[in-house]
Amino acid sequence: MTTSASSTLDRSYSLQNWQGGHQSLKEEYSYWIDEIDGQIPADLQGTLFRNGPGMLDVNGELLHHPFDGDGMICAITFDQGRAHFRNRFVRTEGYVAEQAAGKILYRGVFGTQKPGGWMANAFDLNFKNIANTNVIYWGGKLLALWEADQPYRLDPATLETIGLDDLSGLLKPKTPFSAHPRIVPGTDGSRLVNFSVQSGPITSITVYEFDEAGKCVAERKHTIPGFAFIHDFAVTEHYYIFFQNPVTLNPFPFLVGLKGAGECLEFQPSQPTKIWLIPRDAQQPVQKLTTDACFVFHHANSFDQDGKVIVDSVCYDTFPSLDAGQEFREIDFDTVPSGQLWRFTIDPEAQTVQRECITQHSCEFPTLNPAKASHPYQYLFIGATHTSTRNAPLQSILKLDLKSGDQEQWSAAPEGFVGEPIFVPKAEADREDAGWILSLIYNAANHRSQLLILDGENISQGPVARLHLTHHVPYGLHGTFTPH
Ligand code: 3ON
Ligand code: FE
Repeated sequence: MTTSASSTLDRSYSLQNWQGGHQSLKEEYSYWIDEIDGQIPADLQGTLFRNGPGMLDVNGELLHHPFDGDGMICAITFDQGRAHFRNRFVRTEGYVAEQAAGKILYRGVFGTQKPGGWMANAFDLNFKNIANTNVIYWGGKLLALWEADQPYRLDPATLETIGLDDLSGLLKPKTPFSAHPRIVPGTDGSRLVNFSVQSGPITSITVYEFDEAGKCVAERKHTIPGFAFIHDFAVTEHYYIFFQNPVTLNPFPFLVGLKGAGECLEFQPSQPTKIWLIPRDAQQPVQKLTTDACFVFHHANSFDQDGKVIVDSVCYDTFPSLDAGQEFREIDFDTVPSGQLWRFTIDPEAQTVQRECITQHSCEFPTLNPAKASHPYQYLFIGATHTSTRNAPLQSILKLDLKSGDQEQWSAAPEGFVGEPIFVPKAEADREDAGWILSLIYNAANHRSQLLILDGENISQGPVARLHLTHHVPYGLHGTFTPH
């Protein structure tokens, strides 16, 4: 394992440096990146699309939580050794209205309130589709995703907003569509698999499979008892897998204007986490299994093996939330739960679930070679804290060898903060780790961001190229790479 000299610091970062990445980026840019250290690999051809909250305030009024920020897409296009940067806000109905009004007009799911105190917010159950969580190019459409509503379609060349997209009539207005579709490679082409969750006293889950042309070729609906907050799912050859975290929703503070809906989730440590196995073959019955209480946002990968179902997921001991009235920019990382990578081995026959911690290192945003999605795999890349023993912002990338247990790390500490890594396979290479790892990092030293390109076969040697943007980009959520 490789660590940099700064591992000797008590803390690998300063809160003030970290806070810089939570400032809005109000400008929209389009330029060729001309400050580059190292060399862009010749076989890297395509566009990295990335989404995330770009607006952390409306005309100076701070949002309560970054997940409430309006979606802003960054597109970095690699073309014959050169790279072009472009960023644009998704022109959602809410973004356009709030920018025109110059003030907050909508309540956010994570606690942003309209000005005027609880009375101005009570019984306003209208939410703003902020299209801020992921962006994917599929079936000829570029879609910005936010799990509680329909996607917004964008022009892939200009990032201009075309409008809400109902996927050829599939989604009724206001239908949720998850921000975590999975691409399942197959011998007769890939499938994009995604889901909708409509939660309430009974929660309904609908799964959709799309062929490469974007046509919906399978749809399966299933209801589960109780409330559910399901951000991501997993897919294997035979199953869709949903983790129903043990949370309940106490809607009262939301209804009366005191809190956002997402702040009304209550973790139930004495209840198990339920794992729903929904067979992709609609003739087969759904199974429910249980495991110890934990909270999962993201699954890394999953596959069927010898009659068992393996699921690797980032687990928290409890639902990570802020205390009432707490300012997220002042967060004390030592007091918030951290995510660790766990492997769940599910035996549908014996109805058992075993879980094993793969690494104690605090981590988020897993990625892998897309050819290995839904298949047995060896290498996982993930954003991680600089040191393994203490919760902190993500400042490094970890490469985990799931066969040998080896770990390799590259760290941007103390002044760098990493975003989600994205794996782009190298041309004509079949080793599983032969890929370029792309990650947008925020560098507090000059309040600017950089796109890093690491060699997946040797990440600890540091980036093969560092592309310096002329400005910062606020911390983002998810993205995808689209080859040309
Ligand atoms: O009753 C439901 C409750 C609820 C919470 C109704 C609902 C569907 C409206 C709802 C909404 C959920 C939404 C909109 C969730 C959005 C989540 C989001 C934008 C992001 C989640 C990110 C998760 C993680 C783990 C991010 C980690 C980031 C870092 C470690 C670094 O910055
Ligand atoms: Fe996510």
